[in-house]
Amino acid sequence: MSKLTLYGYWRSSAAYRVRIALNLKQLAYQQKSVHLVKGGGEQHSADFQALNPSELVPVLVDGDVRLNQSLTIIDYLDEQYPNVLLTPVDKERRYLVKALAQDIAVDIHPLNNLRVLQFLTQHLDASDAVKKEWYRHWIEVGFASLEKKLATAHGLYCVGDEISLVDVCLVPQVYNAERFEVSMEPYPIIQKVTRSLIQHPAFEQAAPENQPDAVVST
Ligand SMILES: N[C@@H](CCC(=O)N[C@@H](CS)C(=O)NCC(=O)O)C(=O)O
Repeated sequence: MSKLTLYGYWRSSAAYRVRIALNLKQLAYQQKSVHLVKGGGEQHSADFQALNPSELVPVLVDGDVRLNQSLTIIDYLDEQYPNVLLTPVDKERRYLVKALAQDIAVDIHPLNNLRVLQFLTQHLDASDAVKKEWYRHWIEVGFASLEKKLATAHGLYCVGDEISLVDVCLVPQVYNAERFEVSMEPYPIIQKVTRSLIQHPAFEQAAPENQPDAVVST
């Protein structure tokens, strides 16, 4: 059995990032599914809270090491398994990659996380339409500035011609945007880069619909 275990959920974009990173590095791992919706969400169970009191996936276990936070997990994987580096060694590129990845993972994604959407509908009486508007708004704000930054940064991929942490964050975010019917028309560079990336086997194998716990009809 693999010593790497990923606690995640097929539709979790943060877990999707880690799956892509593990696949790019060709690391074998086992997956433990934490259903984020069933019965109010298994992330709130005592068993999962013991793993991560934040009640959020992903969590990666590597022998004695247990980590949450997808960007930190990927940082750890880069240090521990440097066969493929997702954060470039070159200083200038490294900080550009980190900043762009955070534009997605820190500035866009948390506003649209499940618990935020649940708070809007369950505690602030937001309708489904309002929830969707909220969701789309924050993706549109984030993608508009990202598109401008990629205009100078991109090559085949987000930063030049090598796959980096930015690409690992972008594809799950675009998956979410499309799920919530955000028009991708204003973002031709994001679209073009994403189209190339999703054909890469590491990205394809990490796609939500290809996970063992995927429920394709929901
Ligand atoms: N910053 C964290 C975000 C983790 C996160 O938001 N996970 C979501 C799924 S993408 C989750 O577990 N949500 C459960 C909930 O909102 O109750 C990371 O990058 O790992």
